[in-house]
Amino acid sequence: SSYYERYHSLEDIYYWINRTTQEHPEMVKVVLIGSSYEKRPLYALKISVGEKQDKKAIWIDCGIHAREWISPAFCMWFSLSYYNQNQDITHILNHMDVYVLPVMNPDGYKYTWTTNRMWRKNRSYSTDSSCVGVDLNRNFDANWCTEGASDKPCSEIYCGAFPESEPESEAVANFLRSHKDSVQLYLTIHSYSQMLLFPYSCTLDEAENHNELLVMAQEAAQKIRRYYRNTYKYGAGGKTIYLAPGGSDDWAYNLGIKYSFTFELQDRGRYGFLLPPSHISKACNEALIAVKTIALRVIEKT
Ligand code: 0X9
Ligand code: ZN
Repeated sequence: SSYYERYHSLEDIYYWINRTTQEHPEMVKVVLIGSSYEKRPLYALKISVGEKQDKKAIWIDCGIHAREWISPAFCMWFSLSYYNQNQDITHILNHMDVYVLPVMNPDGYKYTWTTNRMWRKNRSYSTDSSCVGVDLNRNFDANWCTEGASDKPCSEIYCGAFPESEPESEAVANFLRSHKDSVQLYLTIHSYSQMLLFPYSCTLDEAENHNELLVMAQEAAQKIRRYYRNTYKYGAGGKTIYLAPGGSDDWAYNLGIKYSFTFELQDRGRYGFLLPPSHISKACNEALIAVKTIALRVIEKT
């Protein structure tokens, strides 16, 4: 199997980030957006071609939840496909820069490799509890800590002490705030359950451009079905899975990034978070076609 058809340790991913920028210096730059609770760097790749300076952009983050190993694998797969350009990708890159954050929760990811494969949250300690970790996807400022999140530090969906209390979510929020005029499409990659979700998850209310998002997600799911014979559900998060406030997708949407999606990759529960490496290529390729479909539509609209 190739390098991209295996899961990689955090150290390997840092090494890969470094090597990628060295091998494609004209196209890939590294951006340090902040650091984790345990002071690990949060590196994003900026993939950009051509002379044009102030292009619109796509943001994609992976590995918010530590145990969802297919997610960082997807960010790496995706970046590979971008510097080995095909036709669609060339078209996308001619119009948009792409920021890729391969591991938003490096402390948690590390912990799943060393200590507890099923860890979800980050690794921050609170003073008033012996439990560790905040669910970074409940820590953003979107109906923060209402129904669907917990204020109990021992919960898997603990929302943290206040919105953006965690350095990882704060770093992403700061980056997007300072790039909100260029970033047109926000994508965040999770697993598992095979879904393409869009706002809102923090309320049952419909987003202002609900129908537009629905049509885009539907088209992406149809491509996956047609080319990969696999089924993805799609819809607003709150009605498709559950209410879950404080998520990055809803927060980015409310910031003004009107195309905002959470992808839940393979599978539908047979292996769950323990998706075997032999499934990486199909899981990533089908998600990639969905990303391309959505990105091409965003370019047409903007
Ligand atoms: O609950 C979550 O954070 C995500 N599912 S997961 O199994 N990967 O944990 C879904 C996130 C959907 N979006 C928001 N809740 N904002
Ligand atoms: Zn997740």
